[in-house]
Amino acid sequence: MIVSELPVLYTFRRCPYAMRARLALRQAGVAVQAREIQLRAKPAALLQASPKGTVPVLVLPDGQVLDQSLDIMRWALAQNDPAGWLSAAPLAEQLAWIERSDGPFKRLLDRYKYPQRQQPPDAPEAMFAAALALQLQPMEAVLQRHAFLCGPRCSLADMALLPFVRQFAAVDPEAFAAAPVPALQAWLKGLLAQPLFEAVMEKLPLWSEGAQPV
Ligand SMILES: N[C@@H](CCC(=O)N[C@@H](CS)C(=O)NCC(=O)O)C(=O)O
Repeated sequence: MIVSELPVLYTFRRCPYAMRARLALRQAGVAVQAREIQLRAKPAALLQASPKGTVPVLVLPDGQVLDQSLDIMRWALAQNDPAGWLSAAPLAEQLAWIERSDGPFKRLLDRYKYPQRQQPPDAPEAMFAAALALQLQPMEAVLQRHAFLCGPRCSLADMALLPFVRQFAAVDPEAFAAAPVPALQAWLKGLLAQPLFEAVMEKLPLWSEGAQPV
């Protein structure tokens, strides 16, 4: 068997954090050995690399482990950033969007997606309205002014938020389509239509220990 010297990416197709990591890796042209896992049966090799047990996890050939999606994105784009996602806008401005998305917006998204998990259950309409005020309307306001979140060019922030906005929109597509956020709807549609997005959603066979490298 040929042992690959490629970085190993533990991933889960539908995980928005893993999607954003795959987007940056693919954009950078960094080849990886992708290992599709199941969250309910995490392989020992993943837990050995990163005991916290979340995906994505990138293990570099020198043994270095990156187990935060944003770190993987930044590492990948530091290797190669052909469209200048990192330099499209000041990094602090980009990171502020990502922080709000990963923090308060993600918490609302989870409550909107799984209303029964709260006691008493959340009202989806209330979660939708809260997310609109917190994240979707602020995104709409800047997207009315320019094509991407931080200016005229696509940035790390756009690609980091994309999988989460996509997930939000997919909970109730009719409600999202009816929301007063036309620029955001166009932004989402445009980014999802890119071949890059389609490429990172490719279905992989489930990886298991002892499986041949993909
Ligand atoms: N902060 C982490 C969060 C990653 C994360 O929470 N991923 C989810 C899947 S979408 C996960 O692996 N959860 C563990 C589990 O469900 O057991 C990152 O940015 O990479």
